[in-house]
Order: sequence, then structure tokens, then C-alpha cells
Amino acid sequence: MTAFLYLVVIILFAVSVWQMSKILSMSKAGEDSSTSQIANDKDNKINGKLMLGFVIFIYVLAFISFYKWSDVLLPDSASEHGVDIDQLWLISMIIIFIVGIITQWLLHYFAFKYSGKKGQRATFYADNDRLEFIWTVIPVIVLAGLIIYGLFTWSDIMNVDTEDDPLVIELYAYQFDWRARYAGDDNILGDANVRLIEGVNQLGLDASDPDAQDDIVVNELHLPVGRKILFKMRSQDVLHSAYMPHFRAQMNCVPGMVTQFSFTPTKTTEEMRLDDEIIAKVEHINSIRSEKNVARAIAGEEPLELYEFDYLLLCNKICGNTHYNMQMKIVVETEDEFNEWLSTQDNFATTMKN
Ligand SMILES: [Cu+2]
Repeated sequence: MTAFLYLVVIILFAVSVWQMSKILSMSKAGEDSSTSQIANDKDNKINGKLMLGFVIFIYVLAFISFYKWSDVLLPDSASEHGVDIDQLWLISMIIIFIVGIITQWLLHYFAFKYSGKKGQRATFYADNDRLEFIWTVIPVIVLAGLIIYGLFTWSDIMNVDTEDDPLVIELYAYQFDWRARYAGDDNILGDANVRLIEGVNQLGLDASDPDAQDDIVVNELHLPVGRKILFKMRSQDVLHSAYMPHFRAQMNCVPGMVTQFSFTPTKTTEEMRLDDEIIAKVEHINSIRSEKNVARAIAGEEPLELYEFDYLLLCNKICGNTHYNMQMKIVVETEDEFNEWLSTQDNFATTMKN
């Protein structure tokens, strides 16, 4: 792949040098019409055919991409609102795709069909009110529809209804890892400040705040299925972004302020592992790893571990040199399993005593 990219860069560089030398020779030719660079019929025909060839090339490329790489798309959403996002995305993409196919075809085909011919002049056509009306009104209606639909979806997702009694969890980002903080029995996160960070108090919780005493800080995010979760995001140092692709959730973590996002997970990790699409993905990844392991065994290297599906929280802002590995495992489980897990975790008061 890298070799291919180098090749493309070299070719593009050669083309630009060639073009520049043409411009230079044109400017040298000056008024001398015997070395004219004006395109003749033959040039126009070739360029017209190239235009047509190009549009066919991009269509073929698009369809090959769909055919070959559709399976690397995300699996079905594992959150309630994710279904709405997927639908909004699908409708937008279908409209863009249809409009793109038609306009690109017209643009390139007309360049081919009406390529220049000696003695042929373009028709002068001042304006046509009806045509202009049509190509203004149709995009306005379509775009307004998409935007209004998008705004409704957005407000449905972003307006957290606190009457639902969501489970409050803090996501704490720092270079280059995550911590999650559960609000404890009171479901209220205690105060925290970056100036209070010291020793085991990694998130800078305020030890004098009674609400902070039962807070639980962990490095693996567990979520009960079917319960609304309200995430409060903080960052210690630079801009990070909490990205949970399987739940169609992303929110920036900004130093000095608290941002929030809320969703309801609908599928446990176990259920997701039994999903046909996930099984196919996992098999595909493991077949690649097994192949690599054959080579590694010959080279005397440690074999790669076989992959098992897990939800992930990733950082989606390039925040420093090991940004790519800034991730935390997410386990979605039943309410009982979740409560059992949570009861085995130390809270802030206990951690500070130890
Ligand atoms: Cu980050």
C-alpha cells in the first residue's frame, strides 16, 4: 500500500512538472502562432472521451468499493437512539448517492457530447425562469427536509430527560487512558477539581464533599442493559473525544468543563457476540491473525491472541502520540450482573483509607 502511494505521488509529481514545462514553452512562444497551443478537433475529441472514461471509472470504483468493503461498516446499533442515527445516515447517503450519480454523469457526458469542433459555436441562452425555478426549489425542499429531520433527531438524542432517572457515570479522559466514575448509591457525582489530583486520588475528587465518598472509580466500563445512562465527560489535559461507535455515541471531553451524552444500551456483550454479523467479523479477523501466526511461528515470534468481540470506548481526537491506543473496554450486562460487579468495586472513601 505504501509503495502504491509513493508511486501515485511520483506520477502526480511527473505530471505537474510536465504541465509546468508546457506552460513555460507557451509563455516563450509568445505571439508566434506557428507553435500554437490552442486545442484542435483531435485534442477536443480525446479530452471528451477521457471525460466519459473518467466518470465510468469513478462509477466502477464506487461499486467495487460497495461490494468489497461493505462488511467493514459498523454492525447494527446497540443503543436505542442509534437506530434513528442509522436511519438518518442511510436516507442522507441514498439521496446524496442518487444526486451524485446523476450530476456527475451529466457533467462528464456533456463535456464528451459537446466537445469543441472547429466552426461550431455554443448557443447563447440568456436565462430560463422556469428551469431556474425548478433547480432552485427542488434542492431547497430536499435540503430543508433533511435539515429539519436531522434537527428533530438531534434534539431527541441530546435533550436528556432527567425524569427517566438515568444512571450517572463520569467518563474521565487523560493522556492516554480513560477512567469511569460511578456516582454510587446517591447517583450524584461528588465535586472534583484537577488541583486535587494526588496519589490514588487520580480524578481529583473533593474528599470534603459527602457526595464523593460513595463514588467508584474504575478502568473498565460496565453498563446495565436497557437502562438509560447519563455520561458526564471531563478531560484532565487536552481535548479528547469519547467515542462509542457501537452505540453511535460521541462527545468531546474538554478541559475545564463538563460535557454530557446519554444513551440506553439495548444489547449485552454476550448477545452481540452471538450476532451473525459480529460472528462473521470475528471469524474474518481471526483468519487474518491465524495466517500471521504461521509466519510468526516460523520467525520464532509470540503468536497473536485470537480476537473476541468487545464494545469499546475510544478517543476520537488526535490528542498525542499514543492517542491511537487510548481505549477502554465496555461490558454491557444484565442489571443483576451489573449490580454484582459494582458491589465488588471499592468506593472513594475506602480507596483513600487504604
Ligand atoms: Cu485522547
